[in-house]
Amino acid sequence: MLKVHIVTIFPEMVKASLAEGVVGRAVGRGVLDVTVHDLRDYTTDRHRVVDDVPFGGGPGMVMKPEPFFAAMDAIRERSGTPAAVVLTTPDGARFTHRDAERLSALPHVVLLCGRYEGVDDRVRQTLATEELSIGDYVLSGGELPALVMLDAIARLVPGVVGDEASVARDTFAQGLLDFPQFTRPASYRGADVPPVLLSGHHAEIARWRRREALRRTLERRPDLLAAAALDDEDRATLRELEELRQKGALK
Ligand code: JD8
Repeated sequence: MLKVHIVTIFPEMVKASLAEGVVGRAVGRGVLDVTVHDLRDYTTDRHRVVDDVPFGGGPGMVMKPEPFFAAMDAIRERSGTPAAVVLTTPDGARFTHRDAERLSALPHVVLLCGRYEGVDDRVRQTLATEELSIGDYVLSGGELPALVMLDAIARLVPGVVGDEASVARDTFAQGLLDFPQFTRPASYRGADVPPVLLSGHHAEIARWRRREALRRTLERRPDLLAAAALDDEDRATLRELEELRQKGALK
């Protein structure tokens, strides 16, 4: 079973998100083991201080190394040496579905969350085995990135999501965007559900969905097509869609 340790100064924020949703239920059912560590529990001073002024001066505060080192010692004592120690940081490599797949296959992962101006670089140098970022925007700390990564990783652990087939079909697993989804009513405020979906013809529905996935990917994320798993029929569909677009019959 995958064991994840999350180290943070905001344990309640992380635990709150584990109280709901697919990942929270998986933890509740014992399919996934998540331990949240309050970094302040690893301080040794009366005021449980986790930050200090930056050497060299400048604005803001930097997270002290000692509590992170003490937390990692405790994690190693309790659960053994982790297979990966991820430092969430805006300087990290972009976290992708590939990273989620790789990390989900490990037995034991630690996610380190910083705040303020970031962590003392010796945490990165000595404790982290990798540095990952969820995207090019500025956040206030590493908790949301850690929760994003945990969600993406946990979904790939067998038994976390009920329907294994749906996980395998997911966009970035497959390399294509999803086809559009509809539910009842069949007609709503003048917008109708595509009739093929009401037809009961399963083979036709599957063809229509594949074509819509290809159309959307071509329109919105053509960069994904290079790495997508496509068969000859897909390639024929793409040629046809390109032709339609040229004629102006498609966006
Ligand atoms: C960790 C501190 C805030 C970072 C000053 C205010 C990831 N994609 C991402 N965006 N932001 C983060 C992230 C931000 C963090 C920390 C992750 C720890 N901050 C600091 C340096 C500059 N800001 C992230 N993953």
